[in-house]
Amino acid sequence: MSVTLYHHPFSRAAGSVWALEEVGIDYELRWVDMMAGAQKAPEIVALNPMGKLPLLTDGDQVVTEVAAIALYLADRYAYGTLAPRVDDPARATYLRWSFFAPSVIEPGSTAKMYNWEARPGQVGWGTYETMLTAMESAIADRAFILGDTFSMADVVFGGTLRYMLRFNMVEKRPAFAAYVARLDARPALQRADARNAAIAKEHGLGG
Ligand SMILES: N[C@@H](CCC(=O)N[C@@H](CS)C(=O)NCC(=O)O)C(=O)O
Repeated sequence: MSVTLYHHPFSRAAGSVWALEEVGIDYELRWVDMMAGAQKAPEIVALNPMGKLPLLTDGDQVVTEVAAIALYLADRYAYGTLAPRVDDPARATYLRWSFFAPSVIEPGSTAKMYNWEARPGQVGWGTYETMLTAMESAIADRAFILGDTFSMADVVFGGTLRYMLRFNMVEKRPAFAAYVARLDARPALQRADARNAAIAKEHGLGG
């Protein structure tokens, strides 16, 4: 089986590199010139009808959606370590905050940035303030989502938060900054950042 990530360093695929580095398997990065629209090429759309990155293949299996890719890799290659087993009660918290990232934080921060008008009871992110309070509750009194144990939920939730802080899409609360500093200390994240930066440089892209 061989694992290939269709990648551009300025896309969410950069976060999938972190997930790959955490599980520690061999993988190939396939350059997709997203700025030139290469993600809409027929061979990519055949695998992902959205024509978007990231896209991961593992042998004949295709996985899209940055959160699904991370959870897939953890279940497949780091089950019981980066992914709590199905009979481990920690699996509840693990899934809860992993899903919170794409279903609440991503749309909620985008809504805030673009001043979208929405009824809090009708949209999944409720209000920006409640979203931030909920996020803080996930990490405020512990090192990682599961407590002292780092898991792939931190790659999903923490990776989203890290991105949102970098682009000023969420308020810089002290608990967020402290949590992201703990994530920044992960060797796998440092390797992923270096690999993404090297690929950007190789293709003449600024940081
Ligand atoms: N829901 C997808 C979002 C994927 C997405 O929007 N990717 C962007 C890059 S971060 C993309 O491919 N944009 C180029 C395009 O839509 O043509 C995920 O979570 O992976």
